[in-house]
Amino acid sequence: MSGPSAHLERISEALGPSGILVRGVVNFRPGEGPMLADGSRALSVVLLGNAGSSIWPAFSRWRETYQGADPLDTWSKQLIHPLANDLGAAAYFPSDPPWQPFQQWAMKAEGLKPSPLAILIHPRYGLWHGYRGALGFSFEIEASAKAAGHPCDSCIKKPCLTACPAGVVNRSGFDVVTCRSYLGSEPGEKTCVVSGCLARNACPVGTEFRYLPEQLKFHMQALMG
Ligand code: B12
Repeated sequence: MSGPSAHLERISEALGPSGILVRGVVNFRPGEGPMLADGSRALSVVLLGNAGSSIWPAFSRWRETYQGADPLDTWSKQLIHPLANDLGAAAYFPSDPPWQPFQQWAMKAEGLKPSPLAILIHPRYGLWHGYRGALGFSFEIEASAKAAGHPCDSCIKKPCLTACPAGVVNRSGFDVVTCRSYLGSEPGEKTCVVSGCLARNACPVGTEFRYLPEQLKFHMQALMG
């Protein structure tokens, strides 16, 4: 098989063992995509990420031999950079400045919308997903099917709005400063830090994709900085 869709197959094959999935494709009008290595603008971006704990087995095995900083970003780069080189693509990473608009890309590529927690909710995976990187190409790639619907629209009780013990989630957004200060307090250390964000845990969508306990703890510690 050749052509742009063969690239999606090659990406899926190469990253399959790591649990990093092709999450979707965004096509851009000329001049509107992110920068490629030659200074021109990408015409497409393939978003890569995890659904639930898909990456956790491979990442935790790798981590047993890595003692350095930013393990998840380092692991992702070790997998995605060589693939980008093979494919002649640019690689982008969510935590690398200047921040690329990963959430806007995900809204376009996957049809996702923000939850009251500010992070995007997926109709199947709920709040249990994230992005590990993206590949930029100088040509268009056939866009994949988008997830339909916005689960928060039909969620009557909205337990995410009342579950936070520090009251940092409300309809106008998410108060990061108060969240971090609660995480550093004694009650925060005994609850959210060990068992994950209580507001995220309260969401009734995609509960079967909920992160593993170790993964929850890892992300909460990263959030504490
Ligand atoms: C800075 C940052 C943080 C900061 C500040 C977050 C904040 N709320 O202000 C801190 C460190 C606190 C943080 C925390 C978390 N983050 Co964060 N964060 C980022 C980062 C690196 C940049 C965000 C940014 O400012 N982008 C600005 C521009 C460049 O991007 P953008 O796509 O245009 O993003 C904006 C739009 O989406 C816009 N927006 C939001 N809603 C809507 C709606 C509409 C209609 C439109 C048009 C735009 C819009 O707001 C975004 C922020 O300004 C992104 C990665 C990335 N590169 O995007 C992750 C990212 C957003 N974070 C993510 C996550 C998962 C978290 C945590 C849950 C992690 C944890 N350890 O628990 C927490 C929870 C935060 C929360 N509830 O908001 C995920 C979200 C995945 C998802 N499902 O959406 C991302 C994409 C990282 C990833 N690797 O996947 N984060």
